[in-house]
Amino acid sequence: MGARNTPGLVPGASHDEGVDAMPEPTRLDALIVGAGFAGLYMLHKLRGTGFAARAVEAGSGVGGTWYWNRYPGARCDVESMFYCYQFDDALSQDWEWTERYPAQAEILRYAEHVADRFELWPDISLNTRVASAAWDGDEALWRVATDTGEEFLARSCIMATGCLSAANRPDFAGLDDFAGRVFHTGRWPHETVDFSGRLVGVIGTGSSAVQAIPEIAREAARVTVFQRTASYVVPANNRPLDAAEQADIKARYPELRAAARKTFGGFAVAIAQQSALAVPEDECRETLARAWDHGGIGFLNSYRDFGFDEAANRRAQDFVRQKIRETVRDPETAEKLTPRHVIGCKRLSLGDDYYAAFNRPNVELVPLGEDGIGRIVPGGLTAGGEEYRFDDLVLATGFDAMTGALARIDIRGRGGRALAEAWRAGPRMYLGLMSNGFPNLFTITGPGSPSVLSNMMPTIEHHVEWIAACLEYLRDNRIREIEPRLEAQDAWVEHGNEVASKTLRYNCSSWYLGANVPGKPRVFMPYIGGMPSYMKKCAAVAASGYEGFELTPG
Ligand code: NA7
Repeated sequence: MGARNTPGLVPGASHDEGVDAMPEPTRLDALIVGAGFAGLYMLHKLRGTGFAARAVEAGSGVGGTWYWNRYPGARCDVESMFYCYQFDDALSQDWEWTERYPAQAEILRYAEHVADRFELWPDISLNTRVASAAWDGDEALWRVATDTGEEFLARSCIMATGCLSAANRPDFAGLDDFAGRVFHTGRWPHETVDFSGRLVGVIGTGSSAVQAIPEIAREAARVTVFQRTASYVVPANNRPLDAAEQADIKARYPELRAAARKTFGGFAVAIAQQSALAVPEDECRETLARAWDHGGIGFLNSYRDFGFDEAANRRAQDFVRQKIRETVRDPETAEKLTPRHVIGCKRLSLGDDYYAAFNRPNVELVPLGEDGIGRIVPGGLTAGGEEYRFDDLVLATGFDAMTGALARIDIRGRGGRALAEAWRAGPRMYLGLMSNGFPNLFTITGPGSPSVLSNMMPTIEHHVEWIAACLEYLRDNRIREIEPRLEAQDAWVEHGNEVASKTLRYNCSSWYLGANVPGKPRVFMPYIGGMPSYMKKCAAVAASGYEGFELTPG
C-alpha cells in the first residue's frame, strides 16, 4: 500500500511557518468529500484533466462503505466481476477476484490497490471529517472547514459521501447503561471481535444482520435476534471463481458491460419480458426454483412484473415462504421468520445460511411487538414485558440512507441557506446531481439518481464522468457558476415521484423512503426510472449546453 499523507501537508498549499499563525486555507479547483469508490475515481479523473483536486476522508483509509462495514460475513450482493471499475482496461484485466461475491476485505484491498496504482494517496487527507461547507457568493467558491482545522477554498465541492454511510443508531432508552460491548454493523472495529462463549443480542434483520448472524452464531454461546420486520432472503450461492471463468468474462467485458448498460439497474442480469401471471403456477415455480438455485438478486427479474403487480409479486412471496418452511425445522420459528409484505419492496437480502442459522440450538428469534424494544438494561434489554439477557449488543439497524451523510455536514448555500432547511420536506435535486441554491456543489449518486437501485460501480463512474465533463465545460467557456433552475428541479422531483408511485416499492416502510429513521420525511429517494433512460437524459442535458441549469459567466 502507498504512503499515507498527514493532513495539512498539501503540495502547493501556502503554510505560515509561525508557531501561532493559522495555516492559509488550501485553494483548489475541486474539493471531494469522501474517498470511497466515488471519491477515488473523481480524484483520478479530475487530476487527469488538469484540475487541482483533493479528497478529504473521515476514515483512516480509503474504501468508504467497505472501510466501515467490517462486520462478520460482510459481503457485496453484486457479483465481483461486475462490482469493479470499468474506466481502465488494464485494471479490469489485472485484478483477480477470488469468489463470485466479494467479501469486504477483498473489496477493501481492491480500493487500496486503486489508490496505489493511480498514486492517489498524496491528494487524500485521511482522518479528516468535513464539518461545514459554505458558499461565498462574492468569490464564487466554497469555504470548507474540517474537524482537524484544515480549511479549503474550492471552486467546486463534490460530495462523494455515499448512500449508506451514516449509521442509523436508534435512540433506545437506556442504551448508555448497557454494561457490555455495543457494536454497529456499519461502524465495526478494525480489530477482530471475539464472541466465543458470549451471549450476543442482535437488533435488526436486514441485509447486514442476514450476513452477520450465521457468522456470529458459529462462535457465540447464544445469539438472540430481535426482529421488527421479517426479511426475504434469497441464496447468494457464493463460490470460488475459477481462473477459466474469470478469463472468459474478462475477454468478453466490452460486450457484457455494454449489455448491462441497457438493463434497468446496469446489472449483468437479464430481465425477463414475460408476466408471472402469463404462465401456469407450476411453470412459475420451476422458473423461480432455477433462479433460487442459481442465486443472486436476479431472482426478482425472473418475470417482468414482480415490481409492479401485486398478484404477480405474491407468486414470488409464496415461493420464498415455502422455502422458509422447508429450511427451518421448528414450524413456529419458521412462521415467525416469514415476511408478510411485498417482496422486493424493501431491498432483497442475499444470504446462503440465514434461515438455516435458526436451526442451531444457540440461535433464538424474538419477534418484536408493536412497542418494539422497551429499553436497554445493563444486562440485556426488555421487550413485550420480557427481559432478555446478553453480554454484547450488535446494532444491525442500518443507515440514514442517501441524505444522512449530507445532513451531518453543515452545508450552506446561496444567502447562507442551510441544505437541511432546503430539504426539510425531503431531498430536492435535479438529476440527483445538484440542488437549487447550492451552486457548484455536486453529489455523486445523490437522491434523485438511480444510485442504490443500480450497480453502484458503473453508476458512480457515470456521475464522475458527467461531473468532470461539466467542470471542463465551465472552464473552457469561462463560466463561474452552475446551478439547477428551480423549475427543472421541481419537474425532475415530480417525475421521480410519479415513476416511483407506479411501483410496489412506494408503499412499504423501507429506507428508500426514509421510513427507518424516525421523523425523516417520507420521500422515495432513488430514481426508479432505470439507468438507460436516466443516462440518456443526463447526456442530453450536457449536449444541450446544460439545459435546466443556470450558467453564470465570469
Ligand atoms: P436495513 O436493511 O435498514 O436493516 C436494518 C434492520 O434494523 C431492519 O431489520 C430494521 O427493521 C431494524 N431496525 C431499525 N431500527 C430499529 C428499531 N428502532 N428497533 C428495532 N429494529 C430496528 O440495514 P442493513 O444494514 O441491514 O442493510 C442496509 C443496506 O446495506 C442493504 O439494503 C444493502 O443494500 C446493503 P425494519 O425493517 O425497519 O422494521
